[in-house]
Amino acid sequence: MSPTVTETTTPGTTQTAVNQSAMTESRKGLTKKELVADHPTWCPGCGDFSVLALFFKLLEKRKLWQDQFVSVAGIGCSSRFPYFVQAHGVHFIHGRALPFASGVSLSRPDQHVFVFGGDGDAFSIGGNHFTHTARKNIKLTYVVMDNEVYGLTKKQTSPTSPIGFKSKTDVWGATDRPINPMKQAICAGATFVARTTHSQPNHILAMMEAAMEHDGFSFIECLSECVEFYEGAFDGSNPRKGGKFVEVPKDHDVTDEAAAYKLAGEPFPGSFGVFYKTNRPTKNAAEARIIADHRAKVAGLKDWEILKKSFDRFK
Ligand SMILES: Cc1ncc(C[n+]2csc(CCOP(=O)(O)OP(=O)(O)O)c2C)c(N)n1
Ligand code: SF4
Ligand SMILES: [Mg+2]
Repeated sequence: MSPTVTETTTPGTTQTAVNQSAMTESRKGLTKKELVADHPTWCPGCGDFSVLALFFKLLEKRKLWQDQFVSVAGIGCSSRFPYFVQAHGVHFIHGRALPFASGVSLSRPDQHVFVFGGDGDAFSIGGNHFTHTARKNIKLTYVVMDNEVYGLTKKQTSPTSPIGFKSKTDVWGATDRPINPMKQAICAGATFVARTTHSQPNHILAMMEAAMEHDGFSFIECLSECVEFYEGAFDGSNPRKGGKFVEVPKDHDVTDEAAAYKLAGEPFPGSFGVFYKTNRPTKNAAEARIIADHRAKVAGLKDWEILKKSFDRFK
């Protein structure tokens, strides 16, 4: 069976987006063996392995082929992620994964765009991009592997490190109030906000599936232990280490922003699951509409005639 092809408009070009359901019917899914690239260079026991393993599971389960998704990252241990996936991927500038991924999302509506990175990449150097991508509601899934430390650069205080954390930048212990990623995401305007942890594989998969289904900016904070520079940071959320893993209460209304914010304020280990989910028009839809309207206005004109009209307007 040949895949259904639907016309979509993208800036500067007319692009064909493949109807995904038809495509999945005609091809069997890829296996993990086919999706694995390099052997991950993370330390044995690093929490990031869980996220990668469950991402492979997600791709297998949802039968995504290499032409249907892209993974984008910034810089950090966690941001090495795209190297380990045998598909299109980008290891971009520190903190700038979201602007790059936004461009991919806006110009390629046929792609599932996944962004992976660390707490430093997301909330220090990339803090402004996080806010603006969330408020613009750009359709992509952002998984922040939060280890509460800068791992790659060998133990500096990160924006999510707790007060008192001793590091190479705070030898007497951190003094600054940490960022709460869940509160940050809700306030910035993210339309899907979820929390999970490296020690609960099934839960990670469920959160990633729900996030990729969401039409908008979907954010997942995944606690991901750095066994080298912040060992035991999340033991309190791991029943195998004597901690408690508590899911979001069944009666929690995910559309209630104030209730989501309240959940985000619970003391560690807090709750895990979808805190907030709402529907708001995406920037993708807004841009597609503007482009379609403009195309209607210039219908029948050749490309050079459209260009000339534009330059004439600047006079
Ligand atoms: C512009 C710039 N500034 C600083 C660095 C150094 N640097 C590389 S990764 C990193 C922090 C990484 O921390 P995080 O995002 O939490 O990732 P992790 O390694 O913990 O997974 C820093 C400061 C850099 N590569 N580029
Ligand atoms: S330094 Fe920490 S975050 Fe980096 S690979 Fe090792 S355990 Fe993972
Ligand atoms: Mg980190």
